[in-house]
Amino acid sequence: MYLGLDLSTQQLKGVIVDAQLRIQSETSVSFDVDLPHYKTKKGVYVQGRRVLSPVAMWIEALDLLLSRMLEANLPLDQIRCISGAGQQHGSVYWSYEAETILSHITSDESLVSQLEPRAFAYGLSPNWQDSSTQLECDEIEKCVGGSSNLARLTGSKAHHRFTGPQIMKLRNEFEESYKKTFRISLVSSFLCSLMIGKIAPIDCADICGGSFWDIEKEEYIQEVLTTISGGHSAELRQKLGKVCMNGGEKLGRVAQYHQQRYGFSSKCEVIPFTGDNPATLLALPLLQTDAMISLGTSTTMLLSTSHYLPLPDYHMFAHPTTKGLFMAMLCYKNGSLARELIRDDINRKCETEQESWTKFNEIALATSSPMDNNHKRRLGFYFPLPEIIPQSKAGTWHFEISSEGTPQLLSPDQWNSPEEDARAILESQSLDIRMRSQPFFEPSIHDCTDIRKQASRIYVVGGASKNDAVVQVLGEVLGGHDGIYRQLIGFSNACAMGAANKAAWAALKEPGQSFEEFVKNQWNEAAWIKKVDRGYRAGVWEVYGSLLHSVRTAEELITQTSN
Ligand code: XUL
Repeated sequence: MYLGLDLSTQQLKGVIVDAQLRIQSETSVSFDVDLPHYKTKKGVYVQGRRVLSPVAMWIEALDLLLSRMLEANLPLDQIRCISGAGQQHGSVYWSYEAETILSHITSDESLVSQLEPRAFAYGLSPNWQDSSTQLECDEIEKCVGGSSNLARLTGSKAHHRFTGPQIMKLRNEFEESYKKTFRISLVSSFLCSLMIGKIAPIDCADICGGSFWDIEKEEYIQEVLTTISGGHSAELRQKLGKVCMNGGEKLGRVAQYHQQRYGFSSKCEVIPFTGDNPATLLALPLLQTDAMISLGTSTTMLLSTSHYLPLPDYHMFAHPTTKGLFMAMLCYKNGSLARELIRDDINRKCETEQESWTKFNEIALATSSPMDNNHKRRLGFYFPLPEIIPQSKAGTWHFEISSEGTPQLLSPDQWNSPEEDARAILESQSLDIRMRSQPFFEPSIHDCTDIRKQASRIYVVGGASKNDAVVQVLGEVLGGHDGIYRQLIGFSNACAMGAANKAAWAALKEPGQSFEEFVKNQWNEAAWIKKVDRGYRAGVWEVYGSLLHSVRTAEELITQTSN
């Protein structure tokens, strides 16, 4: 058996798979519900643009999760290898006492009572939804000659939530805490540390979400470390520690604490934990022409590619298991929540059941496709939270596109809310994905109506992958020669499942066997995925393609009004 853990924003999850990668169990702890004494809302504290989570809550959640697994008689003693994932970019600040405390943990007391507060220099972890670090981002981009240069080196321009700007902010605001920090973990390596009882290295994929790692050279960028640390780069380098470049490396056996308390075998190995998105990539045997879209609280699109094509438009990360491959990613804050707000407006107006999608879907699918309404396109952008791409403040924008393709901003009385919103949100969310991911499909083709410029297969995972209207509009806009497929098993736990697959690969692979080959051999297509949409529709896809330049211009207008 192989265990994958996932420390996400609202939950801690554990998935066990067997040697054929079949899911044996799925267990979870929900922070707001199960640990209400931390008083988080959706797992975080929001203080204006600052968004943080209490580290102690995560530690307590780990004991709770493992005790639930034990109570459910799951075969923890048969687990041969453990990996895991964490929400990306979040950082945890260990104190100088941390290593000693970790090495003396006893199974008589809970983890949290032994670690908190002495093992930490700062008790909170900045969350990926934080948008408070514009000044820090500007300085980091400046020190390497601008956003395109930073993207070229690190795979991403500077982003508010990235670990580098967040560490810099902490140093500026809480100098004492920074000084008292012995090591900085990412959420992934933090959880891994709790499993092995010593501070674990950051892995090769998750390190790419910090603005300080040169992806191609595989080393820290001196200028960025100097900027973040206020001139003390060597000290910061030591705090971040060595990066583990081998995703299957055995870091050590599971800590005695877990052996004694939960019955893990003394032979159970722990390998590097990675970011939640890189781990999600490992839930499926993704080919280079495929795409995976995760439709959760946030929306992400993931691609596995051998082309390193960094642009400020999206992110590139080193692949968590396979050298020579990269993960390209789009990450939107406004996924389900934005759709739910429109659904609620529609249900209120139509006096239908509150959480039902029936009316929303009916309206979204009844509204004309671009085939019949080509001359008068209208677009709507909905960001209840400040958005990452395009970088924008919170708000709603409606546009009408002229026959020349120029978007004109509409006032609220020129838009029919909420009826027009249902299709508009599905279209704009899909159009942005298409616009930004285009460089990866047949990079030599520039015509966005050329049908070679689309994915072959699109996999959808996450809660909204069950929604027919969401999936159909994705198919209409993004195409997909081979159609859209929904993962049937573990579809809301793709990330923990990917981590469990990684653990199985590390333990079972033949010498030199890549992760991709390993998963392909175990893959049971008929049982594990289902075709849910035909994807490419001749004519429709091309018309949406001709709208992309108007989407780009509309987003530029939104960004300008946001700065
Ligand atoms: C990725 C990102 C989010 C978090 C969610 O860059 O910020 O997807 O990883 O947990």
